[in-house]
Amino acid sequence: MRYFFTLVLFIFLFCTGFSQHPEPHGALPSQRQLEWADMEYYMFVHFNMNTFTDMEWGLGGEDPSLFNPTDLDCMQWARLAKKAGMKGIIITAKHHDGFVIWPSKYTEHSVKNSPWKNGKGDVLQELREACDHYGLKMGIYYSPWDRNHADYGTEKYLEYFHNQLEEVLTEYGDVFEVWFDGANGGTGYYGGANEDRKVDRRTYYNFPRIWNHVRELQPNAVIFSDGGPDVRWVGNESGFAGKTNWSTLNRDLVWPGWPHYKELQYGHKNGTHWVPAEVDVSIRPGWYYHASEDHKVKTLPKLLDIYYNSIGRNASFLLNIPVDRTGQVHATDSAQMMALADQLRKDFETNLAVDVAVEASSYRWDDPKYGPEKTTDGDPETYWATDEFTRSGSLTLDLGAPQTLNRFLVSEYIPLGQRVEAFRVEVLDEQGQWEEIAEETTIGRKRILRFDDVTTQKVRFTVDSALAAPLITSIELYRAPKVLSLPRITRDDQDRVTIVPGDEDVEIYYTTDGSSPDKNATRYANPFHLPRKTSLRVAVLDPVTSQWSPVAEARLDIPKKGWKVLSGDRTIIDGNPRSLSTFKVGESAIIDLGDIHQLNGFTYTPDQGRYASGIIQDYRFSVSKNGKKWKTVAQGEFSNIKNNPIEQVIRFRKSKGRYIKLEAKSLVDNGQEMRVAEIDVMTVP
Ligand code: FUL
Repeated sequence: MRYFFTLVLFIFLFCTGFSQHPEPHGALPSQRQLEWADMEYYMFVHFNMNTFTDMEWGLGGEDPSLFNPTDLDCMQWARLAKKAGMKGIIITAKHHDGFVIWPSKYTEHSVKNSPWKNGKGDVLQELREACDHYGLKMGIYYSPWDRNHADYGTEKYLEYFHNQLEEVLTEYGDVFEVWFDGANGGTGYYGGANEDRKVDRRTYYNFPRIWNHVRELQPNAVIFSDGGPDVRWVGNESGFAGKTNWSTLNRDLVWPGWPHYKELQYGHKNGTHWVPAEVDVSIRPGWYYHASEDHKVKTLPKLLDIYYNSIGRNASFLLNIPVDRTGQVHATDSAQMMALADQLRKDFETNLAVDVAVEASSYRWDDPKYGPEKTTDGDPETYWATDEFTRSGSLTLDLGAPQTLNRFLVSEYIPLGQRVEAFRVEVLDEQGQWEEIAEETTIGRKRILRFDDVTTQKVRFTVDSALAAPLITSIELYRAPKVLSLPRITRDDQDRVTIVPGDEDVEIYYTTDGSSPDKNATRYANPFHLPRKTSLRVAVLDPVTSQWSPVAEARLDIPKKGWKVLSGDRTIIDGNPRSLSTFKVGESAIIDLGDIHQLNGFTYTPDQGRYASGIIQDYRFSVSKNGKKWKTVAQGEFSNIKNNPIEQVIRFRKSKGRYIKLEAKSLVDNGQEMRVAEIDVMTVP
């Protein structure tokens, strides 16, 4: 009997904990997902009809003759992408307005009816050649929502959808990602061909059938949508994944337009499927090229934040570079792409943990195959593992001599699932005490922590809890050079300018004549009054290293001190987007500017809070000379404001007025009360 029990116990242990190899845990990545994950960083290009109409969401009735790049050069896009370290390019083959940039045989709303190359052009073909030339992969963005197609909303449109998929996925070689945009924000006011057709995004498209079709045509491509099936949206367009970021998701709960989209930042612990997050973000405020945003291209500190908050948080990074009307990437954007690439090279130049001595609290059955040094051997296929029953443990790295570091990189071996749910990093101080520098949650494919310089000889990494035995494939340590942050500039309703630097012990310099500040510029000490229309340019200097921050620019229009807010309160002009005014149903924001001005634009900043509400979808903007007789000077939709709730800039034909009025014709998600963070005007000249 005793022998029998021993045997049973032995078999049990063998099948569970004593098995030689760690068992997979939970949902696992497919081969195509693993290959996609290794790409990490790739380019989005929004280039289509909107480029030529200066819009973000075209209405669908645009004339194909408007599409006419003067000097399209996909080789230039690909050359820049390659140089920037990107591994592929995803192109907007069809956006919401329905215009297609390949000569589809299923529609007349295409490049074939444009003057570009006498209708003989094909952007997809040119991009294919450029990608092949530079060894990049190519991806296709295709908007299910179509404001042009007459049959949108019926079965017939779905046939069209499948036919076009067949074209783009069979005629242009291998595609690495098919990007299905979940947006469908039409409200029916502005005359798109089919605006009155509301569809249920959850059921109308029959996505499972679409996914099967994509699989047949491009079995290696990952499919992106709000909830996968292969890659999920990260729930925002601002450029970050959650600090806690599971690659697993209860995928069947999620559909395009799913209201709990903030959960997409975090994924679902123990989720049913492997659906990692992709951070999609534009290098400019909008997704399409607008000359008016040439001065708003994201600068190095912001791009670095996005890198660390995406790739550094177990997500991929899809950076949109809007191509302009010539058909090329604008010089400012390419300069910033290169600035990021150069900085990343410096940040990760020397891994201080290569082949250093590492000790583990324990490792799998003392088998050297799973020993601690597997985390510093540079081989992504080897890893440190604890035994099946041990879900915590630590690794101590001895750097041989004190080193200064400020980056900690750690990776799990994800082919066997994501496991770690809490970890810590400590360094040994001069007194021989362990000092904690980070306490975090998930890791996944890659987690990079940034912290202030610390000098130490020993670094201890501890997994405090995990869903199964932790499998750690790599630990890396770096000392990245310091990059100064962009200072923040605000002007309040008393015309007082405040500049807040992002770093300590720096000097702030500014100009108001359009030149770039240097040491001869005015030095900022305290908030100051600037009651005039001007461009304020600010830069920050670190006096110790003589390093300058990039230049921050605020284009300030007419002074606001004399303004009276007649409906709403002064928070809507105080320059602080965190303070809000709420308006009852039917109420508008009305401001008396004190004098008559030649107006030609306005800006509206919606609620910037985490749980933002009252965001205007469709607006009407009117001006008046006497506050009684109003003239509507602009009305329309704030395209894409739900997913990307940034300051909206609306231009209109110049019009004289002393009073302005902003009305909501509809609110996002059928909200009831309109909320306004800021309103400002633009004047001529
Ligand atoms: C959104 C769209 O509505 C935007 O226009 C853009 O294409 C972005 C990538 O996705 O949902």
